[in-house]
Amino acid sequence: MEINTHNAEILLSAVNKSHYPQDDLPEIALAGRSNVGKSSFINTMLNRKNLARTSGKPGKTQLLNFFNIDDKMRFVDVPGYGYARVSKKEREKWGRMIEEYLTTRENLRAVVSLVDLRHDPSADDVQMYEFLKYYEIPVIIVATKADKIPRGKWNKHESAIKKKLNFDPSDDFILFSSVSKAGMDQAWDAILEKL
Ligand SMILES: Nc1nc2c(ncn2[C@@H]2O[C@H](COP(=O)(O)OP(=O)(O)O)[C@@H](O)[C@H]2O)c(=O)[nH]1
Ligand SMILES: [Mg+2]
Repeated sequence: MEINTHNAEILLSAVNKSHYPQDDLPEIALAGRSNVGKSSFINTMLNRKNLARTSGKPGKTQLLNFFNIDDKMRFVDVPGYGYARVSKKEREKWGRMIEEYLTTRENLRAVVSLVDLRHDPSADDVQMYEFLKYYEIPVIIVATKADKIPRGKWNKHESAIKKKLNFDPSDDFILFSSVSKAGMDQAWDAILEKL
């Protein structure tokens, strides 16, 4: 598929099914802990500075944000998990919203699950991966902030993440940096292959 990735815009924000776009364009959802670099990933992939706001206030975006890409596909930005200052009630609401989207959305082709290359995956990261595997949703693991780790240590960090996640080698694993744009072409290849 030929996609003009420069032709992108925020389409709508949704809390539940009734707000989702009503067509059959393929969707790639993006999930990850607050501050992992999700908004930066979207901006980098779409060659934009500030389409998805890189917020100084993690956890503020509590909606599913749908981005139209060239009328051919969508990114769906799932609000970041693991933000401590959110109440239990808010977390439950968040959980139901994500679960409804991930388990019922027929447009969904794959989830880009972002983890920080510098650290071992959190319990939430592991839980998200297990959830996606359980529902047999194709996963692309994107390890962010690779520019903050010397190249000579990339392998070591990649192995540690894979081990902690109990990574399935049939999934994609991509080292990524929104600063250097490392991994961008690979990420597009992996995404387009899932559409
Ligand atoms: N060095 C570096 N910083 C990054 C990278 N991606 C995101 N950041 C920074 O990490 C912080 C959180 O990024 P953001 O995209 O808002 O994370 P989100 O909460 O997951 O959407 C910001 O200060 C970004 O500039 C990256 O690849 N490399
Ligand atoms: Mg964000």
